[in-house]
Amino acid sequence: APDGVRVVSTWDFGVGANAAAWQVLGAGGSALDAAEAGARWAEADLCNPTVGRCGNPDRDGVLALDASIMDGDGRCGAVAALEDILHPVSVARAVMEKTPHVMLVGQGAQQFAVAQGFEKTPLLTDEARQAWREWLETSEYDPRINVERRQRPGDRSNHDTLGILALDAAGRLAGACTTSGMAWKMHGRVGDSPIVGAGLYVDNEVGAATASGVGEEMIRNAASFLVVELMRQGRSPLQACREAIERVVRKRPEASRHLQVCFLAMNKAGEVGAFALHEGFVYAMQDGGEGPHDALHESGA
Ligand code: SD4
Repeated sequence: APDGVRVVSTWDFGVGANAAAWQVLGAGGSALDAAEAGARWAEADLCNPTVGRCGNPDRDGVLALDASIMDGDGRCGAVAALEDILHPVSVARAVMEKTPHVMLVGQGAQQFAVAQGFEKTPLLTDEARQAWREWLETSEYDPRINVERRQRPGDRSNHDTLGILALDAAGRLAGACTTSGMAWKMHGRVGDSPIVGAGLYVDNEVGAATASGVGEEMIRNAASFLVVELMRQGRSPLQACREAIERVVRKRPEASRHLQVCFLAMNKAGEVGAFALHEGFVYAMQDGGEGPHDALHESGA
């Protein structure tokens, strides 16, 4: 693949998402197609009970999905609180390409998806339902920082949002973000992932950013937009992510002590950086190079 072509994704399962995206990118495909392909891989994988990543439902036992997709030319689409559709990112892309709108939610999003030929299928696994029943015993909403999850692999209370950013041979950027949101969220709660500028932002002139963690903090700070704007002002992707984290802390110092917030950014030159509020955030990168091209990278914290 030509120099600079690459894809980066949040968390360890980003390796798998990148591999799916690379099939598109490495063959000369567009960043947009690559980002969608990577997100679709994660959406299917998130329901694989053997890796324990089936989406957790909200506190009413409903699995409600959020996703967004954005092209570097400013086109974007999103769905929020979408139920029973396996590939929200592709519905988001259809919103972008086939409607005059940017975002559809809930029933309307599902109605649109079905009209577009997406199949309705129940997504809540027995494992997730069981975890929800157990959660009901305490009903405490207490999102854990990822580090703790790593130490307790059975803990399903955490976040597994896939944010993916791609740069293609034509120098175009695109990104996608897809999630079942925070486990045990209130019914109707929408996180940052489908909010353009919060969980994802892409601008071909500058770069792209995506976020994972407790979405309320990203929305409060228009965080992915902030990261891109900081890069526009000359910061490297790492500096931009770090400064955005500092902004999150300044706004809510007390809450920041026990919430996780993670940013991943890439500029138009293909430089990549990541920074998180707390330790444990990793991202995966695939650039087709000789080196450790699908390696996991620890972010700063
Ligand atoms: C949300 N940001 O809904 C998502 C959750 C997440 O990794 O990132 N999980 O708030």
